[in-house]
Order: sequence, then structure tokens, then C-alpha cells
Amino acid sequence: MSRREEGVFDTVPKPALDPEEHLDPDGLRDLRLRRLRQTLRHAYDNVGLYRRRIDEAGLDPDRAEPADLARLPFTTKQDLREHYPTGLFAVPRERLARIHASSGTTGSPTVVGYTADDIRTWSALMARSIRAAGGGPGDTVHVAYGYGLFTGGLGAHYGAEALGCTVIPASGGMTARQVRLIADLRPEVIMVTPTYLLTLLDEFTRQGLDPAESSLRVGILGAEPWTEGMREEIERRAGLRALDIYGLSEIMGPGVAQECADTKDGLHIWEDHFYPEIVDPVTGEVLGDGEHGELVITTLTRQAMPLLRYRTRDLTTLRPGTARPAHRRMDRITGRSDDMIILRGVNMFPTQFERIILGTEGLSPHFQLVLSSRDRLDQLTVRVEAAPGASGLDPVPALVAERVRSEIGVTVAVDVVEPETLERSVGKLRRVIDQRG
Ligand code: DLL
Repeated sequence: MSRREEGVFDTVPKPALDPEEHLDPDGLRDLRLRRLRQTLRHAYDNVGLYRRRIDEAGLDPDRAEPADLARLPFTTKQDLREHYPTGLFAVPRERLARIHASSGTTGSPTVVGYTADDIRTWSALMARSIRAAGGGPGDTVHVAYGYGLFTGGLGAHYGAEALGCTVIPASGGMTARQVRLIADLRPEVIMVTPTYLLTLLDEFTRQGLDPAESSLRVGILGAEPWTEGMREEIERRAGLRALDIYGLSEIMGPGVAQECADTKDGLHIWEDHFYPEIVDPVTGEVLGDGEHGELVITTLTRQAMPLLRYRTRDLTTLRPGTARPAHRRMDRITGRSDDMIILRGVNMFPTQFERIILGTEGLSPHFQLVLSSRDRLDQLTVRVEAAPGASGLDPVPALVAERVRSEIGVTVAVDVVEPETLERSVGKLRRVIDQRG
């Protein structure tokens, strides 16, 4: 903006300061305790299910400590289904500013509601996340997360606007046009799933453009699991810094946790708004920091739909904060407990295959895991595209199969297919294709 405009319009908002992001650990602890009690009281007064559960646990909403949460049962996807569509909402319908719904790939959709304050909180946390990733006021942000019921597009959009960025609301799809827009409008930041970014990078090449020469310098990537190998591949090809962003519709949407550009060492969970626990996925027992398990989140500021101890199904580990010392970090999500493939008794996640494929010369990062059944025995075929122009690939299938056997512990078939033959992502990619009857 020119200096003249700033002088004329005194209503021009300045990028919001965010003191809570920089609280010291004691300050954060006090704030969190206050918000936890407010949330318990709000849930108790307004959501029948929670009133029952809080009574059964003998909890006093106004005196509870974080450790007392362990006395409450988890809130599960099943609870959301049983109260579909709005039975867990804590405010009357007319106070809702917006509704989103999760994709429902593993069952019926889940509807989530937001008051106007919830939207403001979400925007502020997304603004904080974009800034932590290295974006700032004045940057142009290309949002290629889907717009609509999915929280990715609108969540990123409002956050980028709140930070003072120029937003290109590209949404997912129409890949050739997206590349054209990036080349012409020269955004610095892109927000997109890692697999759709791969699709975009291939399209750059198809259009005779080198993605490394593009204006993009920061990628804020999430909504699906990805590995360090994928980060290296994307950073090398796209010439940008790729940072991980995490979130889920039930809890808010993107912006629950964000990796900081200065340390790039896992994702800081914004603990002034979310209380995380790690639990044993089988027994439900609360585990300590540093232990691997399932992430459980209690919202601390949600008005429309507070959730107590929501089981995310996402597997990770909590660690002390670094770039934002008061907020703990979580490791990259290795997978969801319900995405886990169990093949002949061995548990595995698609990210384990991604690591092996990205570490193998001559292969592209485009792959699928196809489950089939022969003679009542489950089979897994890794279908992976050769890298464009790669040659001498004859030994590769055996090499990959051997690495899978030694690192994951199962025997699989490996099928190396021609470039450009597997389905491409336009958002969240479906990695596992289950053809078992
Ligand atoms: O995927 C919200 C989102 C949008 C996050 C854009 C980040 C960026 P849902 O559709 O409800 O919401 O899916 C949530 O996606 O429980 C994880 O299993 C997975 N997921 C989200 N972010 C990551 C990530 C959005 N960074 C589910 N790494 C979550 C791994 C992720 N998995």
C-alpha cells in the first residue's frame, strides 16, 4: 500500500499482534487452565452428552485440572455420528456463522459448526501458522486446498487475509490453469496438499516451465501424511521451503499445529487453544511426552462445538517446544490408526512405503498400494511410476521388494509402471486401493 493511502484511511487494519503465541510457559499454563474450566463449564451447561459424562466422572467443571481430564471417556467419531448432525453443538443454530463437514471417507460425514468468534479464532491461528511458516503481510498466497465443505480452502483463505496477505483462492483442480496463475501472479506462498503440489510440479514441467524458477518460496503443506523424503523431493524440485501444517475438521480445521520455518523440527501445537494428550491406541492409557501414540485433543476456546478428549486416530509423539517455547511440538504424523494396513498380521502405513520409494533411484514419488486377495490370502502390490526418462529399471522391483521385506517385514509384489499412468491427486490422495472382495 502506498504511504498516501495509509494516511487517508485510518481504518486500514494492521497485522494483528499475537502475544499468546509468545507467552512464557507459566503464563500459558494459567491461561490454559482458565480456558479448560470455561470449556468444561460450557460443555456441561449446553451439551447433554458432556453433562452426563462430567457427572459420571465426578468432575467439578470449575475446579478441574488438566490431569483430571483422564477421568473422562474419549469423544470418538462414533459419538459424532450418533449425534449427527448437530447434537453436540453447544450454541443455538442462529448463533452459527458457518458449517463445514469432513469428507467422510471412513463412514458418514461429520458436521462441524462455528460461531463468528470461532471463525475469528481460527483465522488468527491460521495467520499465526502462516507467519510461523515464513509468510507475512504483503505476501501473495495461492490457496490450492479445496474450497467448500472441506476446511482446507476457507481456513487457509481467512487466515491469509487476516495476516494481511493477498489471496488467490484457486481451490483444487484445473491444474493447467493453476500453473498459469502462479506463473503470472507470482505468489510467494502456496498452501496445498503435498500430493497435489507434486501434480502441480509435473504440470509446470509439461508447460515447459522450471518450477524451481517460480516465485514460490514457502509451501504450507498438510491434510495428509507425508515424509521427510517427500519434503526433500518437493523442496529440490520446487525451490521452496516446505513446512508441515496439521489440523482436522472436528477440532477446527487446518492450523491446530504448524511447523516453524526457523527450526523445521516438527509442528508446534497451539496450546493456548488446544490441550493435547498422547494415549496408547489400544488401552487408552495416557502416555508421557516422548512416547509414541494416538493424539487426543480437548478444545479450549471452541464455542459452537467444544470437544473433550477427541480421539484423532493420528499417531505421533509430543516433544518440548523450540521456536515457540511454551507450545509443545508433535512429530510428523506417521499415519492414522484407521489407515493402517494389516497384511498377514503385520501392521504398516503408506508413509513407510513412501520412504522406501523416495530413496530408490529411478522411481517417481507417485505410487499406490493395491490390496487384493488370491486363494484367500491377502496380497499387496506396490504400483509405482518410473521417473520420467529413467532407464535400466529392471532390477528395481526386486530391490524395492527386498527393502520392504527387510524394513517393514512383509513380502509384496512391486510393479513399476510408465510415467503418467497412475491417478493424480487434486487434494487428499487415496494411497490404498482395496480390491479385496
Ligand atoms: O485435512 C484439515 C487440514 C486442511 C489440515 C489443510 C491441513 C491442511 P480433515 O479433512 O478433517 O481436515 O482431515 C483431518 O487429515 O486427522 C489427519 O489424519 C490428516 N492430516 C491433516 N493434516 C495432516 C498432516 C483437514 N500435516 C485428518 N500430516 C487428520 C498428516 C494430516 N496427516
